[in-house]
Amino acid sequence: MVSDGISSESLFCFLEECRRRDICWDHILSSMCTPPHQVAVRAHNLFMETNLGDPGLFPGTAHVDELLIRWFGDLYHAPDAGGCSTSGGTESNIQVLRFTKAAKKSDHPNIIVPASAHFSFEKACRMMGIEMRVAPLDGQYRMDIPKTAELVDKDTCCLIGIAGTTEYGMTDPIPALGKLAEEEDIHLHVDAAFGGLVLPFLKDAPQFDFKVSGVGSISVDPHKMGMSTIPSGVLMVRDEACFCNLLVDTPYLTVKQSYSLSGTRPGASVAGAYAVLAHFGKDGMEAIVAGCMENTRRLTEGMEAYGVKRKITPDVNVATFEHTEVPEPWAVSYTRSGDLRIVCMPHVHRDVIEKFLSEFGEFHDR
Ligand code: 0PR
Repeated sequence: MVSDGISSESLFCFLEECRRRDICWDHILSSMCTPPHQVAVRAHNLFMETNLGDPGLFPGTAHVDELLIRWFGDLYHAPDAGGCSTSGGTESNIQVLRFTKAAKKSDHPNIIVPASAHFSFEKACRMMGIEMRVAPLDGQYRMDIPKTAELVDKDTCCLIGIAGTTEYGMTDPIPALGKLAEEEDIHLHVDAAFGGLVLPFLKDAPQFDFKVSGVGSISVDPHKMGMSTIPSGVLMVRDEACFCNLLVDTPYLTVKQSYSLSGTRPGASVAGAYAVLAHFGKDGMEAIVAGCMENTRRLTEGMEAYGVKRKITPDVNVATFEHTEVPEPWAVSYTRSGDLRIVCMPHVHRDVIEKFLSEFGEFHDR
């Protein structure tokens, strides 16, 4: 430990050097994040020191937070829905399990997730002593509903469906899950961390929002397809009363009760998220998503021209192929079954796809 401070000049020399070691976005094809849009950065900087953990000190920031929730309520066809900003999909999923477990009052609570579920559910279940039951997928990588129904019992506190799975970009049959949830009187949570800012802007996309009867909550992450600054998640609930189970007293704050998981919470990324969505509007988002989907199609076509087969035609901009290696320095990822996975985020422009395809072609033919 050095006890002397260092000059800001040498400090920033060092920090810039560290930052240069990070992989450049031009080659990142594996991420569900993307560099934030300039309006997100500007809004983030404007709200840099705000703390939504003590909203009475920041009524202006709290208003922006409220506008963000209203934006999603409107997008998801439930203008009266409640909601809460979070640090992302993991925190949103934890919050849902917290309130559904509390409502169930079972000694041995369980939840049912599809085999495609994000690992955040495993974290949450381990943390809270909840049994995680895993429903198999059908041949299209979607949750098998009859098999899901067989896993339900009196201790099931939550059913989970995914809108835009992390690995294959598929959407579970949410209307059928909603029906099951209603029949069994169980909360249905839709994890739309990724797809929640893709599916609403596509024609003929599978249904997943509050228009579907039985859907109790939806999580969506502006720090993914919302082009906002990290960390930015939103948890929407059809009935705000869901959060009542989570309330704790916060006597010395400007608000006397709180249901969020984090205490001190950034207003900056909330403002960043709102700024992007307000700036683009639904039409602007539709154009961005259309570009990402077009690039996904082009990539798939290009890979298939080299004889690399797609695994599935996805509902969102996540392309998967049978296992194959790719040349350096491209950063791709592989699913747990070993399939190549590429996420066509907004920074993965058409010229990036063409460059990748051409370098992949040379590498593949060697
Ligand atoms: N639910 C779904 C469907 C997700 O895809 C993710 C994250 C989460 C929940 C959790 O969200 P947070 O990570 O915001 O808590 N999906 C990506 C993944 O784990 C996140 C990611 C982003 C990974 C960028 C890598 C990366 O470079 O694969």
